[in-house]
Amino acid sequence: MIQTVATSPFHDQNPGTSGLRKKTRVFETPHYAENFIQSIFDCAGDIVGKLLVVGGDGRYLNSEIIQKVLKMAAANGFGRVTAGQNGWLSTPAASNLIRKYSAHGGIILSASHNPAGQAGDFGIKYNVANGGPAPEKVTGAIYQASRTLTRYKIADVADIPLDIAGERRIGDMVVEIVNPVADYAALMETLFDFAAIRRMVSHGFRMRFDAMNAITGPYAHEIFEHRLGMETGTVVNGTPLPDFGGGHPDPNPTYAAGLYTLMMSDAAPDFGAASDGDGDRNMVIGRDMFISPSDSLALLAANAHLAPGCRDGIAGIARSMPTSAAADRVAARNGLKMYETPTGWKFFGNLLDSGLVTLCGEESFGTGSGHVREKDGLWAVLLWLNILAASGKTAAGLVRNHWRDYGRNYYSRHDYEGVDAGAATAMMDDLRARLAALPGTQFGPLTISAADDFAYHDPVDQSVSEHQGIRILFEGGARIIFRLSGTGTEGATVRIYMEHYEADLDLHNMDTQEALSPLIAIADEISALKLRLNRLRPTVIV
Ligand code: VG1
Ligand code: CO
Repeated sequence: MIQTVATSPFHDQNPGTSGLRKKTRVFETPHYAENFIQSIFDCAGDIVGKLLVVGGDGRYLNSEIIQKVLKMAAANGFGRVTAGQNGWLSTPAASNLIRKYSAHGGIILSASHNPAGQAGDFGIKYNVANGGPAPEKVTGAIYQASRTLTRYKIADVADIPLDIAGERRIGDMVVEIVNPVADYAALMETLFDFAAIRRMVSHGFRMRFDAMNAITGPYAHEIFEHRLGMETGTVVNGTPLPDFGGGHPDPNPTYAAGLYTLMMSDAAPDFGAASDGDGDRNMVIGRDMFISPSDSLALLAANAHLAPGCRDGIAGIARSMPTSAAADRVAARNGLKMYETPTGWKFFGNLLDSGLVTLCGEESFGTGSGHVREKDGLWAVLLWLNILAASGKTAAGLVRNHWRDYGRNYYSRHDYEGVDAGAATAMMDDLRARLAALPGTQFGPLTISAADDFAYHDPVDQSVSEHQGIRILFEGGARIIFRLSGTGTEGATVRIYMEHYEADLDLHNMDTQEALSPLIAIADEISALKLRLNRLRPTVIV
């Protein structure tokens, strides 16, 4: 029954910020997915008899690749696989299953916010026993293994029906198909005051949640509509579609434009939220108040004690380097430890595992805590709902109070998507070469105080990750960051992050782009990005 199939290596199976992402048609190349899955198993340590979790965001190819994972897991000696019914598991739900059932690891099939379908993207992520994304030393080993792979092992059996819950077998290995929502929803009930949120709902509180035709639909229907009693129709685009309805499930004002427009209109409900393709990220919006993810992290950190799961307070906060320093102010005032990591959730794992931090966040709409080892979109929405219920304030009111108490970190990210990769790399290289000469340079009232290529020294395992983004820091705390995305599949995406701190309450109501316009101009002047990238304006402004 077990076949050993001869194969030859592919040379592009290098996982990026979050797993291996390629065009769907690349994953349809014969042996392509099998090679990568075998490389994972070859680097996963002693897997014989162990439990593996598998599921994905429901995109095109999800079920086909799950069948391959099941058959290859059996052939490689796993004792048991837990898979989500229909092949569905959100990324945080997969992380929860790995932790709850002490799995050896998990395979999550997703390219997150990248468009799905035959013409879109597909991805494979590997998570380790703590439930979190494989750290760089593991992804590096997987890449090395993939470069010399000559065979993979697969069981020659019929497909396992994924739509029926219950146990099956492939040879000695048990396959258990589970409800993808149940364990996750149960965990959420332990972390938040569902009764208080239900009371708020019964007093007329209304929300719109946009699942963007991706994986969070089933979770959101169950949690918001069934368990919290919100009206039917609260969740829109709530059925996962193989092509995500042709959309781009990136929860930001550009790609969740319908929700954004509603929340800025007179018809807005009290609160709006959206998730990305695999459910690990979130956008939250108040009535007439877009909430920047960096502000959301800071506000959640300042108010987390209102939720039962954080009743005893939080140990510390970690944020990715490009995320604004709004959370640093909360940490400083409350005597909490604060860590600055490279972009990507894998860098938070050690900090969470060793109890150094409780809350983590990224400017890209990712927030999470120690309850799993992934960022968690619905968790963040529920924490917001819990804080709204416990405080009795509106979302906009909470944000304004936060700015009054801590000052406002004006913050924006400009993305130039799908630009020429050579031009983007050359721009970054040139900037890097000029870093040493930048300190002291003046631009009007702004003076550069420091400039570097961010390197992270992990305080737990002492590993060093270099070239994690170019930082240009100004006296007074303003910053400009340049980074290349590690999740795209076409050309390059340049991300430019700008931040400026404003303590003056009278200046808290400016338009973000206007408040940042001096920094936006400096970013262009320093890098000549528009000329070099041959673009007049960013693809996405957040
Ligand atoms: C982007 C975000 C990063 C996030 C990553 C994966 O990476 O910037 O913050 O962790 O996506 O998120 P990059 O390298 O393109 O900037 V997800 O939701 O796509 O798993
Ligand atoms: Co995601």
